[in-house]
Amino acid sequence: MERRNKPSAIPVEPSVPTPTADISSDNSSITGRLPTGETVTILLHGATVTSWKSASGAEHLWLSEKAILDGSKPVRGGIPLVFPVFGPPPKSGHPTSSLSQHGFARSSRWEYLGKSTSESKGSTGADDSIQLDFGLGTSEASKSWPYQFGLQYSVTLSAASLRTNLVVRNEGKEGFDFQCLLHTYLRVKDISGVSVKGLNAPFTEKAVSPPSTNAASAEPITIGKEVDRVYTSVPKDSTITVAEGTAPRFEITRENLDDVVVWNPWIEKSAGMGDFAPKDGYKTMLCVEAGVVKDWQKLEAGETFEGGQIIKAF
Ligand code: TA6
Repeated sequence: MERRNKPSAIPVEPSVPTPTADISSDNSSITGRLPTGETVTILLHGATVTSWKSASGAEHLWLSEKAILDGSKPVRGGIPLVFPVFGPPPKSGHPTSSLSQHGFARSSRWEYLGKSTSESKGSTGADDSIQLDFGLGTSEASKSWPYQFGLQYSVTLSAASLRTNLVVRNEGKEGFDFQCLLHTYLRVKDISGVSVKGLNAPFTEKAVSPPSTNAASAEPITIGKEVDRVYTSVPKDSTITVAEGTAPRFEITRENLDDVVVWNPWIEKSAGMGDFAPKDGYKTMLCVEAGVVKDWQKLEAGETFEGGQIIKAF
């Protein structure tokens, strides 16, 4: 017999798919994933982004096939983090003199601080981004740098872009100088078809000896040999476009990072790096690295510096 006044079924809202963040089984990396399929993976060693893929699984970053991912060496590829010094530190008499090239941030184990999604930021509908936060305080690797500091690194994955943002805090009682840079290895199909625009600034070419200083060069620039250029005071509002043929492949905008390094090791330097593989990998990569490296950034006690990049992939 049919029961009278039977309550109607409570409508179940179709669950709106949300972004996820998964820690690897060996606790070494975090992978963020959007409902539409894009992914980003960050190794806790160095908070190094090691992979950024499109919804169809196409990899946007170059990672050496011999990249050492066990924490014993900085990662060759992805987006290593350079702090507190860019390049080889001053030989002596500088607080960074005892550090290794590019500083300790990329050689330290960072802490995963958690995730936030666009929904938790009040957006409506399915989430279209996920932000993963990482932190580093004074550590074993930084003990020879005589300052109290805190770093917070945020990696935000959206459908067509990746944002990486660094906050530097001076937690000590005295000021310190630092440099920082996002050492991004972009993956390209064939370097011979790549051109770069938006670097309308003077640059130092370190691939020649002695390094040469140059006025802004005609654009677009193409890469047909080793380049190791430090562009300084690149116009803040300029978008750096990396094109393949006539089509844009990446667009990079910067926040508070006025200098840009462009590096391709080419044949000889690739051959000389033990963790660079395949040896002709220089044909499928180009480093475009936003940072503050021309001078030293001064951070007084209690002050904070923030800088970042947004890379749009096509
Ligand atoms: O960003 C360019 C650069 O400074 C080059 O001079 C080259 O040394 C590259 O970084 C890689 O440095 P690494 O210490 O990772 O081998």
